[in-house]
Amino acid sequence: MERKKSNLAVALDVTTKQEFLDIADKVGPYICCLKTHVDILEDFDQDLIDKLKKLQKKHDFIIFEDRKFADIGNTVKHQYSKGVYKIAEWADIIDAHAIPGDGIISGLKEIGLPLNRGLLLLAEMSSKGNLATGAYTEATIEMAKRHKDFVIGFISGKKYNSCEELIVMTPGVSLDNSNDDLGQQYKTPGNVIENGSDIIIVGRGIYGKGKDPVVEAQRYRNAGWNAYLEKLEN
Ligand code: 5IU
Repeated sequence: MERKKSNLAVALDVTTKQEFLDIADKVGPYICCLKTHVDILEDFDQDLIDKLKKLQKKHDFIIFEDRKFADIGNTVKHQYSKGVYKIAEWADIIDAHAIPGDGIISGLKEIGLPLNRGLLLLAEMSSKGNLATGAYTEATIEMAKRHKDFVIGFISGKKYNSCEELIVMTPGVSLDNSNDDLGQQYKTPGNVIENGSDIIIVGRGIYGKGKDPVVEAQRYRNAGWNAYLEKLEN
């Protein structure tokens, strides 16, 4: 983040390999992290992973597969390391729901820790009516504290006083819209950085219809980084 002066993660939710690689290469210089959903790619293959790794070297970003694991430890272990996607082989970080209890972290940790990977827990969500609030969020924070060898942070809209050292990454960020048609709710980069978020996650704001990904990535990078510098001054 320091090296690139960027707290911007791009959520690359496109469904073809060509689009994916094209946008990743365009936004690469401006991001600290590329967030993926590999299971939405219609033509996923090993070649995509090889090319993604090349882009990672070229542009210097971490890869976050937003898999949102949510099963028992034994099952997520396989979902993380096996199957078609072999996520553990290429994703620096992943995320998981806390709902199954500590076993989900223990399972993922068995695979991820030896590979020097990190896990984010979903403490809050951006979508309207979501249930990750109040006591659920509190219990998630406590769970993270019990696994600090592997949990590096949260998906959330704000920093928690009791674990300031853990990274907060925030989706649901837009400079132009306040919602979409399917329950997404947006805040501005300034809003979320002010609340203690470390990394803004932006998807359609950057590559949506009629947008130029390079122009938008620069715009969000500047908005996020300037909000961070302002926060440091205050
Ligand atoms: N995402 C959210 N909200 C959440 C979580 C994940 O939007 O609470 I957890 C993901 C979904 C999508 C990206 O990949 O972040 C946001 O994309 P848009 O900026 O296009 O809405």
